[in-house]
Amino acid sequence: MIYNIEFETLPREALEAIQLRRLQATVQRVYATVPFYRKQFDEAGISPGDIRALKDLQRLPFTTKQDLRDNYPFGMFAVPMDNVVRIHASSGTTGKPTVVGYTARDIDTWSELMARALVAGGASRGDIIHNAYGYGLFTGGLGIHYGAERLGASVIPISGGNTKRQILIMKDFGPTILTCTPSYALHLAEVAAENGIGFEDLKFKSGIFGAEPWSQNMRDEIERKLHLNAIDIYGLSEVIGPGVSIECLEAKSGLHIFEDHFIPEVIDPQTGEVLPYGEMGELVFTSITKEAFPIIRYRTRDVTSLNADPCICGRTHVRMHRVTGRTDDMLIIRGVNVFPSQIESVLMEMRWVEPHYQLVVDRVDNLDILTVMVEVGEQTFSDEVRKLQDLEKKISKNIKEYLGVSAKVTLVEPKSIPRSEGKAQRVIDKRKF
Ligand code: DLL
Repeated sequence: MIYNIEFETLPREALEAIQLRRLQATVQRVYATVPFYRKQFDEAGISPGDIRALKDLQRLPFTTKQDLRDNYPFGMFAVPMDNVVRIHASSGTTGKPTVVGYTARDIDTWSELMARALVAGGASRGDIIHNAYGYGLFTGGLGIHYGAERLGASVIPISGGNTKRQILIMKDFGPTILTCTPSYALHLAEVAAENGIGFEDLKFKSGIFGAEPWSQNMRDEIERKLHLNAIDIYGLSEVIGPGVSIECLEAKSGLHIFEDHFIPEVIDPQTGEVLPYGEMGELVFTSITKEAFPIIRYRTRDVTSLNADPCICGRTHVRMHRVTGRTDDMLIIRGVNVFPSQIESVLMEMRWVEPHYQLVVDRVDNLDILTVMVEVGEQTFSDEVRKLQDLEKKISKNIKEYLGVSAKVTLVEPKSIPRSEGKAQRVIDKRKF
């Protein structure tokens, strides 16, 4: 099903005509209202009138997270505070949060995009949506909430946490769509099982999971444990929040980017050069309809590629490959680039291993040491020591084989890796740079 058939299936030419018109208007507006952009454009020797074709976008300078920090909190807003009706922020791991604002029309746009996303993931008016993304400054909770209401579905604004109560509500209210991070979905399944409830007895059809990277193998695991279609949703506060792109239920292969609102590019993170479709690089977004917080060529740090092949669902918007990691959480272990999601992939292919893991990186005698801590099931953990050692060796061998990096594998007791209600912390880097 498609929520907005007119815009989601626009022929390329018509879509690009809309993009160009909207891009030109956005560039004019930010130049006139945001001192940061005026300075950036002036320094690059480019004026809004120079944007005559879509490819002229490439002449505009990039915007980075540091630029947002330098303009903390409201310096990048393009409208007076009188017109801002909502503020969100993303905490990040270091430094000041990134602050974003929305006008009433921005909230309206976002709700429409989230309604589109929910429908792409298998939801319709008749559904009950159990929304376990956190409500608050994080965009997950309220973003999904407004989309669900726009769609006309019933939303349970449960937010994150109090997992036992969530299970009770799932059992009693019979929700049909689950929305939360993929790591929390697995935690929910675990707590349900502890309380004698199997997901096969619940009514879920789809789960719409995102806000953190997860692998295809993790999807298989979630679908097996939760008995639902696990759909990948992507977004970031700086661009709007959740609802920048989503997989369709029909193909589950790449996330359609709502291109009538955002223009994606993939660049070489070292040189900044725009890469052709199909090549992996850093994702960059320009918003073309936002009022309060428009953003030009924002470097997301997320690693992906774009795919313009036609999709069986009928949507014409390009698809991005699932995000494999971030340029800034890529680990460099003795010179080898490794993303946590690649290790996850190897782990999830092994029998006996649970989808709960953490990577610890340390430097001993100037040498990087990667330790992979991964849980095994109750049964396996009580097996003989030799069996466990064999399993550790096997995992270590596979990691070496697939990723070319040596890792020490430590199997740990069930439930000993901390569970998260939001984004999971996969990496502990103890190295000092
Ligand atoms: O995480 C928005 C969101 C909420 C998306 C709910 C999906 C569902 P931020 O807190 O600003 O916004 O974090 C954005 O999270 O740059 C990615 O690195 C990561 N991320 C988000 N979705 C995915 C995904 C929300 N599906 C940052 N796969 C982004 C991989 C994701 N990474």
